[in-house]
Amino acid sequence: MNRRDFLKGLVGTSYVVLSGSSVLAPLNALAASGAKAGDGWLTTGSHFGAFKMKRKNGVIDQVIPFDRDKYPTDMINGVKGLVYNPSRVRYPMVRLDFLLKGHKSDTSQRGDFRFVRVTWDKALSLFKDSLDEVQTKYGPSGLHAGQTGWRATGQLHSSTSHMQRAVGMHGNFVKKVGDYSTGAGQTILPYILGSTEVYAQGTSWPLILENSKTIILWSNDPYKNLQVGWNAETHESYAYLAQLKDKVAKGEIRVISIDPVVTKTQQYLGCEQLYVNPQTDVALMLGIAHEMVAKNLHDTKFIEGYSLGFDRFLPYIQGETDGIEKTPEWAAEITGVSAEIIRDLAKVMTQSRTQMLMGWCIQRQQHGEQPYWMAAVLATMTGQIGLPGGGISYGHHYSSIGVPSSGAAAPGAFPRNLDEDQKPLFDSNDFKGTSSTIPVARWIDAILEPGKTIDSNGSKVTFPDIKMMVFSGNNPWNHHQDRNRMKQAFQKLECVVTIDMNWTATCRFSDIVLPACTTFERNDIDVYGSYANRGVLAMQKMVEPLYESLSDFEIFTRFARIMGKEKEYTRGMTEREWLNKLYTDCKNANAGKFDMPEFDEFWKQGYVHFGEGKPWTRHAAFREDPEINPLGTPSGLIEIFSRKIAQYQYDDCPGHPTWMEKSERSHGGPGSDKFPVWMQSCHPDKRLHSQMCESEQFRETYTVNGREPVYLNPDDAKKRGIKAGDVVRVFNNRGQLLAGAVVSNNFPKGVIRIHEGAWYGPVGEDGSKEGGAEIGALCSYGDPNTLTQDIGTSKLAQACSAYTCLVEFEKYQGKVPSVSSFSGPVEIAL
Ligand SMILES: Nc1nc2c(c(=O)[nH]1)N[C@H]1C(S)=C(S)[C@@H](COP(=O)(O)OP(=O)(O)OC[C@H]3O[C@@H](n4cnc5c(=O)[nH]c(N)nc54)[C@H](O)[C@@H]3O)O[C@H]1N2
Ligand SMILES: Nc1nc2c(c(=O)[nH]1)N[C@H]1C(S)=C(S)[C@@H](COP(=O)(O)OP(=O)(O)OC[C@H]3O[C@@H](n4cnc5c(=O)[nH]c(N)nc54)[C@H](O)[C@@H]3O)O[C@H]1N2
Ligand SMILES: [Mo]
Repeated sequence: MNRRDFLKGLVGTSYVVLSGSSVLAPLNALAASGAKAGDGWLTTGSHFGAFKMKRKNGVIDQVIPFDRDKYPTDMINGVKGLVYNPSRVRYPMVRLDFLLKGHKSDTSQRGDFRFVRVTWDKALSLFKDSLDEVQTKYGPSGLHAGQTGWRATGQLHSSTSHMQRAVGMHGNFVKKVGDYSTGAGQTILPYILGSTEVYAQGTSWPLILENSKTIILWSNDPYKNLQVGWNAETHESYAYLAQLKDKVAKGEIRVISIDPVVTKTQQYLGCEQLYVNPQTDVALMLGIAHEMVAKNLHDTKFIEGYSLGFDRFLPYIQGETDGIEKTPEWAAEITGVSAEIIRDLAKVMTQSRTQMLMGWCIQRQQHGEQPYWMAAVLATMTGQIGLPGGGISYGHHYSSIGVPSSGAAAPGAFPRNLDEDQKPLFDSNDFKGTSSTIPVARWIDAILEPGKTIDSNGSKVTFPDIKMMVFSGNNPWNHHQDRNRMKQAFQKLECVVTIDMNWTATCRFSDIVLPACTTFERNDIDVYGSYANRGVLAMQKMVEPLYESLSDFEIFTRFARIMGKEKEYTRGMTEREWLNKLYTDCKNANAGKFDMPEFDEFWKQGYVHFGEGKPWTRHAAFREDPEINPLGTPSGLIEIFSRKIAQYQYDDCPGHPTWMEKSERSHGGPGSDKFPVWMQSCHPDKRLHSQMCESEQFRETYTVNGREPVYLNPDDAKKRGIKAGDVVRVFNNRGQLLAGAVVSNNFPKGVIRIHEGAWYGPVGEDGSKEGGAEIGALCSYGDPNTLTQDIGTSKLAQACSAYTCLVEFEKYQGKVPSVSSFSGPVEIAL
């Protein structure tokens, strides 16, 4: 559908498109609308770091790191732009045709970005009416409000909790299991190592630095990824990375980064880089295992005492089960790593204290369960699991894992669920024979194919018929795969509600958009140091909420009021009283162990410090006595063969780790004849997903020609006549986008990178924002999820497989359209 057809759809309705200037107020006007409170330095925190802010004339003036953050990231330079930016949602708005026709609206217009301003009362009552309609017509299976994401730090205003508690007071809804980060890993590892591992505290860095002789960074870029943390981050891991760099230089620790690209960490540490063909790590690991067995390097005593099923796995390595011996030569052919290097790795890993540090990216691909399982098998074969500086970790690149925890109790959060005695307005649990919980990344499948039954982790899931979605604190039009498929699915929805502070692509594809204020426009508390849990931080309000934005607490308190449930919702407490309660509960839990002042004193001080923690070795108790301290697996041992998984009889996840070809793979794999290039959509160096992309001046520090960078190998670029700075069109059968070329030797032939989180900015053939609703529209800024594949990893985890993705690219020849991502909607006055 083009712009003309849209306009045709509006015949009989009189409307005016408001001029850009009223939508785009200048920065000083933005600031002035928030100018109320007094000036001075205040303390607050974010995923990017804890910091101090100076307020001058009621406006945020300066941002400097928190005293206890010795390794701040340059992303704090973008923080001011999170508050003052042209993408802010200024007032509640409703999609034009939804305002006119409600649940009978023309949903093919969804995404044309035409919105009408309404009052808070109007927006909230439309929201409530929609929930009424869906619960009445379809029951709880018609509503999905279960998606989560990287909502801002702060335990009180935790936006997803507010939305889910309030919507839950109205009625039940579909929820999700798992997450996009570690979906495959957290599903397979409980079968293998007895816990999800990915979010567990890991062996402490001091012990690794003291004992490891070899560290393998496998699909892992901690120097980049530790910049952000789940809580108010203080970046203590970087002190250990600095020590590691020193030891690498002195030759005391050998670090090998196994990755198709040269990572930021590899460059920082000055360590070895081992190129591997994308998505082929399982073959590499099998080749190493084969060599260990062939040379009798593996620790048979450890395997016997601590694991189960090696005898079922060995015939696979030796080719007795499928006729293919997994020799280093076999692996070399698939992986692009020479047989000699594979043999060397087998020797190094078994003959020196070796710590494997797995990143998460490798499991966000088809069969993503397998590399995690096979890595656990390799670690078992080295016999080093449970030794300080040996064995395997699945988390040292995340949120200060590996920094010894203080051991203190952390403050609790605003409740996400209903209190025990509370009942929803629509008190039904009838999901009409469909599942009330679905794997997190399968919601678009559900919308497109309601009633379909799929396998999932040993059970069956039947997709509910979803008619309405509510999003808060997450940005699915960033995090989910395959935009054009999402457009098809969204046309089937009757109503979409989003609560955000910015006009994200999710808001663009919604019907009701409610403006939340940023975390810097309200008071809150959180832990600082993430996994280090180093202390509690007062997150002091910097400025009053801009425009008509409200805190998530206030939005849903008002919503609860409409339901007649305000007091039930807030438990009769104000923001201040809640903060006091969360803090004082924490103080009481720590009584006798950690000294904490009274709340008022804490608030004045800005933080309370818990102190250092004790170093710790993961899996050490199990190693010491596997009978007294068994793993949480069915056998209590490491399961190299899992009888439980074998019993599921999944063709894409058999009973032991297995190399399986991918549906799309570069370097000679399936699909590479047509689309020869592997696109990786790794986590951004200068953002947290889509957050911070709105920060204008900061964005300009890395964009190319106003677009998201696409990193290209020099030969690949030359072959296509592309120079640094050119606008490039990247495409496949699923979609197309524009991005700005960065030519770099860090990227091998046949591999390109576009960081996830680049704001989706579709435009029509005429370059218009309205035309962006069309299926197949060009993304003007460079969102890689325009191109990624929306398939489950396997029948086991059904997780996100964004990295099984092939593309082609060319120099863009057409007229380059303006970027449509950041300027907010086309505002219509009726
Ligand atoms: N291709 C590809 N896709 C991926 C990945 C990948 O590697 N490649 N990675 C996946 C992973 S691991 C993850 S974790 C997801 C991330 O996906 P998300 O967590 O959905 O991504 P964010 O961009 O952090 O979205 C958070 C949203 O919450 C909003 N928000 C922040 N604070 C508040 C608040 O206080 N109140 C309200 N109401 N809203 C707030 C922000 O403005 C933002 O729009 O992406 C996944 N998608
Ligand atoms: N700065 C910043 N830090 C972040 C985030 C952010 O958005 N920004 N997000 C946070 C979140 S939510 C998460 S889930 C984590 C993500 O953590 P990860 O998923 O581990 O991070 P990535 O940087 O996407 O990928 C790590 C490395 O894997 C490599 N890789 C990809 N595919 C393959 C493969 O097939 N084989 C091998 N050997 N290597 C491969 C990539 O080249 C990359 O160098 O990061 C967290 N940290
Ligand atoms: Mo994540």
